[in-house]
Amino acid sequence: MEESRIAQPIGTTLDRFIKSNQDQFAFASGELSQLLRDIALASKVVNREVNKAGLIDIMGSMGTANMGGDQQQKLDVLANIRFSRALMKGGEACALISEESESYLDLNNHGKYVIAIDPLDGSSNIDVNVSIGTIFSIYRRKSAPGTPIVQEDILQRGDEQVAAGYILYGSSTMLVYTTGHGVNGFTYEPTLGEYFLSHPDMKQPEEGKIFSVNEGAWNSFSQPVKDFLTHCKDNQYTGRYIGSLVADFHRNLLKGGIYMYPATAKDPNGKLRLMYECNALAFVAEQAGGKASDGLCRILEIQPESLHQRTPFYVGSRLMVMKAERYNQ
Ligand code: AHM
Ligand code: MG
Repeated sequence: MEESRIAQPIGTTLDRFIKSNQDQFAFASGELSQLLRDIALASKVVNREVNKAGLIDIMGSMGTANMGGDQQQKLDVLANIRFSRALMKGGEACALISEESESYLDLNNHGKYVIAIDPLDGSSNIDVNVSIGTIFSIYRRKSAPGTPIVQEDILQRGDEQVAAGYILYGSSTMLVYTTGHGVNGFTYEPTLGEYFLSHPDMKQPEEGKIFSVNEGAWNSFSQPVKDFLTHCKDNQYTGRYIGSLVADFHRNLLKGGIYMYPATAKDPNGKLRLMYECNALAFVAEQAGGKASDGLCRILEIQPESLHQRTPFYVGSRLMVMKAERYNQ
């Protein structure tokens, strides 16, 4: 049965959009909506800090603390603090898995949701004024609220996500998310401090002409990966690689293309992390009509065995990812 999707006009604020679509959630208690709002709020604070990143050294050399009185810190650490504080306040989340923490963080034991987050991905781009992103996944906990958190709450498969998305700090800042009913993109208007719906019901072209991969690792790619890339070149596809997963993913979502971080001789499981990098983008891709794979299997069906588990990652236009899989077989 087609769900009661409520079409919203371009320009609708994120808050209003979340509210109008709340009844789509399987457990429409308002808590998931609140979590999305908390993430959006933290992203605005991070956005402000990302925008003045170039000033941090100058301010630091002037001995100036930031507005909260905190010592200036690395942006990815700061982003982690911003998101965990925002998620802690509301009480909806019981645990937080983060790229920045070895183990998961206990939040409110009565919370019903588990969050996995990469607070600021694309670390090599932070210092050089190139787009970076935040990636988040939201799961419903399996154990009863109020009881101790168990492994099954934390190590959930990607197909159990109830919501996921990303924030792209680029030439504009955008928040893109899904709750399993399509994908919607919102652009931030900094002077108003609001996200506005700018990309309703996003669809990824099923075929594309862009391939995004770090070709510097060519010598350590497997022969099938080299063959697939040679196929892309023989067909005059366009190579585009920022080295910022969210930015590369977002471009390919809009224009059609494949992002890949395959296994290499050095990293037989690739580089990217299943729980807070790949799963969220795989969910968004599938909801937009795209596809996400580890080269052979669907990303969302991988049972994680540890928090920081890596996986090879192929994501983007459906037919391109299928072709890469065929080369890998
Ligand atoms: P990070 O979590 O340390 O930032 O690493 C993840 C990033 C992705 O954003 C990007 O796609 C990839 O690493 C780039 O890696 P490489 O420099 O090996 O191409
Ligand atoms: Mg990362």
